[in-house]
Amino acid sequence: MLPRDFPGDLADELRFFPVFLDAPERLFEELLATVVWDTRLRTASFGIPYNYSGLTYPELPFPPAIATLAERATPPLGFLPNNALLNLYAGDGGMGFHSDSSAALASGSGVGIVSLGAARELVFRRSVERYTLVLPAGSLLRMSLPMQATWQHALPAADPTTAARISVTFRRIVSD
Ligand SMILES: O=C(O)CCC(=O)C(=O)O
Repeated sequence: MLPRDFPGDLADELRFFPVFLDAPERLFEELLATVVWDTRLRTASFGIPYNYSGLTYPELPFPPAIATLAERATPPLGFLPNNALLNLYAGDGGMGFHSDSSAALASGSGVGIVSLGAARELVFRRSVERYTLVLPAGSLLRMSLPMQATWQHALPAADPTTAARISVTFRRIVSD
């Protein structure tokens, strides 16, 4: 369920599953223990690379835990992910307002975000409007591609004492 203050033209572009995973702690611990993080932005990329923020990644197979998660997320997302970009956030880490580039993404697909660890806020903005969605551990959010032209989103920094969070973002990249 999305917050009630979300306008219809934003809500129509989102699908939110607050309880997508029943045991998100297990996956969080496994990823924390096994993923080798790129130290530039505390990211890790699997599958066909989605190169952004001036960073390029090598193509790597999905580790088994990510492959299982991608398979499970396919029906609610409505597309089969071939890229997983993971972000690791400390409490005071975040991501500023931006919209995702859709140029390399399959038409009709979207961006999926699976959240693990500490719950954090995702803020959508369009001009002066702001709407906040809390992403709890185990939730799945799907953002459409068309909304990226109108809306930006950000993950504001939180209190430094906030525990770590991992997001697994899924995309379907179209290869040339
Ligand atoms: O980590 C998150 O939940 C946000 C990720 C994000 O904004 C993005 O991938 O564009």
